[in-house]
Amino acid sequence: MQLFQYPYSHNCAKVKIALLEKGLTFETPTVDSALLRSSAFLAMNPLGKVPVLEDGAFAIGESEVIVEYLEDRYPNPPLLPQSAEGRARSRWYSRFHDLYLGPQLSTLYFALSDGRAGLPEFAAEVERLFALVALLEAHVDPRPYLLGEQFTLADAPYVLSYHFIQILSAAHGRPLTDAHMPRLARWFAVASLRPSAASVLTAAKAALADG
Ligand SMILES: N[C@@H](CCC(=O)N[C@@H](CS)C(=O)NCC(=O)O)C(=O)O
Repeated sequence: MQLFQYPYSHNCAKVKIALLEKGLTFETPTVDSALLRSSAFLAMNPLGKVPVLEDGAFAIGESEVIVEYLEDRYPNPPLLPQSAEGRARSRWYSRFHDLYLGPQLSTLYFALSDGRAGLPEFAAEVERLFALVALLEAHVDPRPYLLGEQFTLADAPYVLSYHFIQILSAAHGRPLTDAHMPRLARWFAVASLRPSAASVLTAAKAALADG
C-alpha cells in the first residue's frame, strides 16, 4: 500500500494515523509538484492533490474518503463507534476539521511560507482561527478522547492541527497556548502519546524544520 503525501500536511497526517492505528503496512512517497501534475497521478486523483492512497489496483484521493475506505476495507480495529449516533458525531468532528479549521490553518500556513506572517492583512484570519478554536474548545469534553474511551476518526485530524494551531498563531504574533484551550490541551496530552500520533508529529516537525 502506498500513501502519496506531504509530511507536514494535516490532511495526510489524518490518513497516516488511521493506517498506523489499523496496523497496516504502507509506504509514504513524498510528492512534488511535477508528480502532482503527471497523468499517472491525475488518473489516481483528478484534483492533483494529496493524500492519495494506492491499495493494489485501487487508488483514491480525498483524506476523508480514504479513511472511510480504510474503515470499510479493514474494519479491525474499528476507528468509528458502533452506534449511528457515535458515527455521526465522529463525522461532525471530521467535517468541522476539514471544512473550517483545516482551511483556516492552511491560509495562515501559506502566509507564513510566503513570508507574510503577522501582516495586518492577516489579522482577521487570525481572529477567525481564535473563533474556531473557541467554538471547538466549548464543544469538547475529552474522556480522554473526543468521543470517549475509544480513539476514533474524530481524533485523527486534530493531532497535527493542534500543533499547527500553536505554531501558526505564534508565527502571526497572537500565540494560542494550552492555557487558551485547556480541554483540547488535556485531549492532546493523551492523544499525542499514541504511537501513531507521536510518529506523525515527529515526521511533520522534522519536515517543517527542514523548510
Ligand atoms: N480536501 C482534500 C484537501 C487536499 C489538499 O488540499 N491537499 C494539499 C496538501 S494539504 C495539496 O495536495 N496541495 C497541492 C496543490 O494543491 O498543488 C483532502 O482532505 O484530502
